[in-house]
Amino acid sequence: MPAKFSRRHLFWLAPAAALVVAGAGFAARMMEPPSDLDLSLTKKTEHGFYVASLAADQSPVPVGAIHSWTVKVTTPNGKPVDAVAISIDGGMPQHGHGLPTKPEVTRDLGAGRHLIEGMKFNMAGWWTLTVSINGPKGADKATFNLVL
Ligand SMILES: [Cu+2]
Repeated sequence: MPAKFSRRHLFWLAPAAALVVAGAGFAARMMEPPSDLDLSLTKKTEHGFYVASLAADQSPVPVGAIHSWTVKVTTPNGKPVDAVAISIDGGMPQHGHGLPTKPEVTRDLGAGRHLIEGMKFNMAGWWTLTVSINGPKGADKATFNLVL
Protein backbone atom coordinates (compact mmCIF):
# COMPACT_ATOMS: atom_id res chain seq x y z
CA MET A 1 0.00 0.00 0.00
CA PRO A 2 2.71 2.58 0.79
CA ALA A 3 4.47 1.71 -2.52
CA LYS A 4 1.27 2.24 -4.48
CA PHE A 5 0.70 5.56 -2.71
CA SER A 6 4.15 6.91 -3.46
CA ARG A 7 4.25 5.71 -7.09
CA ARG A 8 0.92 7.35 -7.87
CA HIS A 9 1.95 10.59 -6.21
CA LEU A 10 5.37 10.73 -7.80
CA PHE A 11 3.70 11.71 -11.10
CA TRP A 12 2.81 15.11 -9.77
CA LEU A 13 5.28 15.32 -6.89
CA ALA A 14 8.34 15.37 -9.16
CA PRO A 15 7.20 18.27 -11.39
CA ALA A 16 5.86 20.12 -8.33
CA ALA A 17 9.21 19.74 -6.57
CA ALA A 18 11.02 20.98 -9.68
CA LEU A 19 8.75 24.04 -9.78
CA VAL A 20 9.38 24.79 -6.11
CA VAL A 21 13.15 24.55 -6.60
CA ALA A 22 13.03 26.77 -9.69
CA GLY A 23 10.79 29.25 -7.90
CA ALA A 24 13.10 29.43 -4.90
CA GLY A 25 16.06 30.10 -7.17
CA PHE A 26 14.14 32.84 -8.93
CA ALA A 27 13.07 34.38 -5.61
CA ALA A 28 16.65 34.29 -4.35
CA ARG A 29 17.84 36.20 -7.42
CA MET A 30 15.01 38.72 -7.00
CA MET A 31 16.08 39.26 -3.41
CA GLU A 32 19.61 40.37 -4.22
CA PRO A 33 20.07 43.80 -2.60
CA PRO A 34 20.30 46.69 -5.07
CA SER A 35 23.92 47.01 -6.18
CA ASP A 36 23.97 50.81 -5.71
CA LEU A 37 23.01 50.89 -2.01
CA ASP A 38 24.63 53.62 0.04
CA LEU A 39 26.16 51.60 2.88
CA SER A 40 27.60 54.59 4.72
CA LEU A 41 26.94 54.50 8.46
CA THR A 42 27.45 58.25 8.80
CA LYS A 43 24.76 60.42 7.27
CA LYS A 44 23.29 63.89 7.41
CA THR A 45 19.63 63.72 8.46
CA GLU A 46 16.98 64.45 5.83
CA HIS A 47 16.51 68.14 6.74
CA GLY A 48 20.21 68.61 7.44
CA PHE A 49 19.69 69.34 11.14
CA TYR A 50 22.07 66.67 12.41
CA VAL A 51 24.70 64.16 11.38
CA ALA A 52 24.15 60.63 12.71
CA SER A 53 26.81 57.91 12.87
CA LEU A 54 25.90 54.32 13.64
CA ALA A 55 28.28 51.66 14.90
CA ALA A 56 27.59 48.08 15.96
CA ASP A 57 29.37 46.69 19.02
CA GLN A 58 30.28 43.56 17.05
CA SER A 59 31.99 43.02 13.73
CA PRO A 60 30.70 41.42 11.62
CA VAL A 61 27.18 42.40 12.64
CA PRO A 62 25.59 39.19 13.94
CA VAL A 63 22.52 37.53 12.47
CA GLY A 64 20.20 36.07 15.11
CA ALA A 65 21.84 37.49 18.25
CA ILE A 66 20.73 40.45 20.34
CA HIS A 67 23.46 43.05 20.47
CA SER A 68 24.02 46.78 20.88
CA TRP A 69 24.85 49.74 18.69
CA THR A 70 25.82 53.30 19.38
CA VAL A 71 24.55 56.31 17.53
CA LYS A 72 26.54 59.50 17.63
CA VAL A 73 24.63 62.69 16.91
CA THR A 74 26.37 65.93 16.00
CA THR A 75 25.45 69.20 14.38
CA PRO A 76 26.43 69.52 10.70
CA ASN A 77 29.57 71.25 12.02
CA GLY A 78 30.50 68.26 14.15
CA LYS A 79 29.44 69.59 17.56
CA PRO A 80 28.09 66.73 19.73
CA VAL A 81 24.35 66.86 20.42
CA ASP A 82 23.30 65.32 23.71
CA ALA A 83 19.82 66.55 24.65
CA VAL A 84 17.96 64.45 22.14
CA ALA A 85 15.21 61.87 22.00
CA ILE A 86 16.18 59.09 19.62
CA SER A 87 14.13 56.22 18.29
CA ILE A 88 15.20 53.35 16.05
CA ASP A 89 13.13 51.54 13.50
CA GLY A 90 14.03 49.22 10.69
CA GLY A 91 13.16 46.33 8.47
CA MET A 92 13.80 44.49 5.25
CA PRO A 93 12.44 46.42 2.25
CA GLN A 94 12.42 43.33 0.04
CA HIS A 95 10.57 41.18 2.59
CA GLY A 96 8.01 43.65 3.91
CA HIS A 97 8.80 43.02 7.58
CA GLY A 98 10.30 45.09 10.35
CA LEU A 99 12.81 44.37 13.06
CA PRO A 100 12.06 41.33 15.24
CA THR A 101 12.78 43.38 18.39
CA LYS A 102 12.10 46.94 19.53
CA PRO A 103 15.55 48.42 20.06
CA GLU A 104 15.76 51.43 22.35
CA VAL A 105 18.24 54.11 23.25
CA THR A 106 18.89 53.32 26.88
CA ARG A 107 21.84 55.52 27.82
CA ASP A 108 23.44 58.81 26.99
CA LEU A 109 27.15 58.00 26.73
CA GLY A 110 28.23 61.62 26.42
CA ALA A 111 29.96 63.45 23.56
CA GLY A 112 26.84 62.96 21.43
CA ARG A 113 26.96 59.18 21.75
CA HIS A 114 23.91 57.14 22.71
CA LEU A 115 23.61 53.44 23.44
CA ILE A 116 21.04 51.42 21.46
CA GLU A 117 20.17 48.13 23.11
CA GLY A 118 18.05 45.23 21.89
CA MET A 119 19.14 45.18 18.26
CA LYS A 120 18.56 41.96 16.39
CA PHE A 121 18.57 40.95 12.75
CA ASN A 122 16.88 37.60 12.29
CA MET A 123 18.06 36.90 8.75
CA ALA A 124 20.72 37.79 6.23
CA GLY A 125 19.99 40.30 3.46
CA TRP A 126 19.26 43.98 3.02
CA TRP A 127 18.10 45.84 6.13
CA THR A 128 17.33 49.50 6.65
CA LEU A 129 17.68 51.30 9.97
CA THR A 130 15.94 54.62 10.48
CA VAL A 131 17.18 56.82 13.29
CA SER A 132 14.70 59.51 14.32
CA ILE A 133 16.21 62.36 16.30
CA ASN A 134 14.31 65.03 18.19
CA GLY A 135 16.75 67.61 19.48
CA PRO A 136 17.40 71.34 19.85
CA LYS A 137 16.93 72.01 16.13
CA GLY A 138 13.75 69.93 15.84
CA ALA A 139 12.83 66.49 14.58
CA ASP A 140 14.79 64.86 11.78
CA LYS A 141 15.75 61.39 10.68
CA ALA A 142 18.18 59.41 8.60
CA THR A 143 17.85 55.97 7.04
CA PHE A 144 20.84 53.66 6.77
CA ASN A 145 21.36 50.53 4.70
CA LEU A 146 22.93 47.36 5.98
CA VAL A 147 23.62 44.15 4.07
CA LEU A 148 24.16 41.10 6.26
CU1 LIG B 1 13.53 39.21 5.89
